[in-house]
Amino acid sequence: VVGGTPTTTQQEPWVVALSSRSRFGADRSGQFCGGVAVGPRTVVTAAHCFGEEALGVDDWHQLPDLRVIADRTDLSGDSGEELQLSQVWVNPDFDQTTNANDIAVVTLADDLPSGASIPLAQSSDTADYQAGTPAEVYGWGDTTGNGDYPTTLHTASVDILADSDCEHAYPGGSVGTYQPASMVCAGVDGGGRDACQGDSGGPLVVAGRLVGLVSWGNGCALAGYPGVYTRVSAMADLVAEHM
Ligand code: 4AZ
Repeated sequence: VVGGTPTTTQQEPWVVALSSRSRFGADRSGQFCGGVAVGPRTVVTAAHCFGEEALGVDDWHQLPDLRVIADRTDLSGDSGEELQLSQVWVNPDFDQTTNANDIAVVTLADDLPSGASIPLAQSSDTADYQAGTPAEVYGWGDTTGNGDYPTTLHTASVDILADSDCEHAYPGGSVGTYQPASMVCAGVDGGGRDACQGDSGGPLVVAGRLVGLVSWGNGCALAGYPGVYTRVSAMADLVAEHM
């Protein structure tokens, strides 16, 4: 998260980290993506976190130390719990060219610590998606855009932006194509606050509901290039089916 401040998972117990020390190193508990607890044994994250480009292997089963870490704000410590994954459903409609439908549902082998879950925004929660609505993004990703990864969870306040802002920024190109049906646009005028590399799969929250998952964008916190998030309300039925 660029332009944010450190926070604690005591306040946001539903923010979790995906980790593999063998692939990403032990320093920061092997964190490589964010995730969000949405049920006692269910975590949602980005589909692209399970892609070959992210994992370095073509199937997550080939990373035997893949874990979901809960209740650990400071990744340099050993608080909280590391849970094994029992099942991963990667949305088969995820499109690597446009980045549409960037969601995966992870089922854990054991229950998360109690209270660690947040409700999904529903399609009827239209106010959550109005341009100008304040939202918070959370993650352990790059804080500068230059590869500076923090050990503590960070959060920044951004605004939900009009779909037209992202359609204008991302009409179709090498980073992705903005598709309002499955994506949400968020950022701040002039840039400066945004999700960044390593935040993928983590939460965008409005009024205590999960409205988005960090998905993609052109760089981080650049003026004119908002962050693009998976539109959770469009996928709430799919998530329910797989939990
Ligand atoms: C990434 O590489 C990434 N500024 C995630 C979010 C954003 C950019 C890049 C949004 O995972």
